[in-house]
Amino acid sequence: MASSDTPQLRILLANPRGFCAGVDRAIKIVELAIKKFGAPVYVRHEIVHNRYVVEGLEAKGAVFVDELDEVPEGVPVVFSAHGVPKSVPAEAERREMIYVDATCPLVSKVHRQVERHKDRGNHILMIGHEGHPEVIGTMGQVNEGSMTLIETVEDVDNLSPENPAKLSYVTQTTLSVDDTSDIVERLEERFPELKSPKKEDICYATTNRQIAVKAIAKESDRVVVIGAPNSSNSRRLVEVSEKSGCPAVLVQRATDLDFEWLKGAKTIGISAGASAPEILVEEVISAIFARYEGYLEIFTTAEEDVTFKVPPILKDIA
Ligand code: 2E4
Ligand code: SF4
Repeated sequence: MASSDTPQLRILLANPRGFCAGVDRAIKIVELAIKKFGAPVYVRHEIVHNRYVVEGLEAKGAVFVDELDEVPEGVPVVFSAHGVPKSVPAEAERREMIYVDATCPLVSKVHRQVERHKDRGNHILMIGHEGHPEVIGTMGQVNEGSMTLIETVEDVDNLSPENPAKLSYVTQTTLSVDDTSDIVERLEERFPELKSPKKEDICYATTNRQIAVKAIAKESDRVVVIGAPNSSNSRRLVEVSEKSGCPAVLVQRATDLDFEWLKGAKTIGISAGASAPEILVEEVISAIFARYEGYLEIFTTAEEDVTFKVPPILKDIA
């Protein structure tokens, strides 16, 4: 047993962290679809980027696939929170499938902006990460060639648009706020006529989680972010913490914790990506307190009260 002069470890828990309104809604959509149509319900792509969530839904009767052609005839399918290219619902309609779209309403809003820019005859720049499903979905709202992906400030320098007066941009919702503002600044420098939105499309949850992790990083010796390696918003939280001067690591759950790496830390900051369930945060905290004596402090930088309705097709059982 530790004596009273044993140094106490402080855990600083970021708030807000974890599930956002779009993730809550997407998981609920799969659960309601199973309730309404009966198992199995197919889901195209991980509903959100988290193994624990996916396995929990599999146990309830969801089947996860990469593409629509893996869904058998007559079985309903849900599209993931990250959004899909226009070709996906079009193919579902052609096959007369029952489908439910769990795209986060804040991603759908970006899709509508793309449409609007296109209708004005603009070439659209997408600030985002290549290969990410949200980027594939958003760029898939228009014909190939109507959009150009921008990942870095250097990509802006290398642009040579046909008509710089007919240029606009949209962004992925889960980007680093600071890195994106550097890219936008360079875009506005190079193309003063750029039709900028009032703000980039980084969502409230991404912004709030980055502000919170920055705040705890400033007071911590190490930061642990709970989230999956393919979760863009979770990876950004690790980067934001590191850029604030605090070494950070991404873990999926407690078994990933490296106690050698945590050794010597007096304050450990903890946050979680928008797709990471709170139960995994609790698991990580318990694993740390099983080794060290200490106490928990919650560091609140914002309150959130955003909720989204489920699609009309599921309203009768919601
Ligand atoms: C849709 C949009 O986009 P990211 O990789 O961060 O997705 P993840 O599933 O980790 O988080 C939920 C989500 C879904 C975030 N934005
Ligand atoms: Fe929607 Fe933002 Fe959550 Fe993504 S992180 S699902 S855009 S609320």
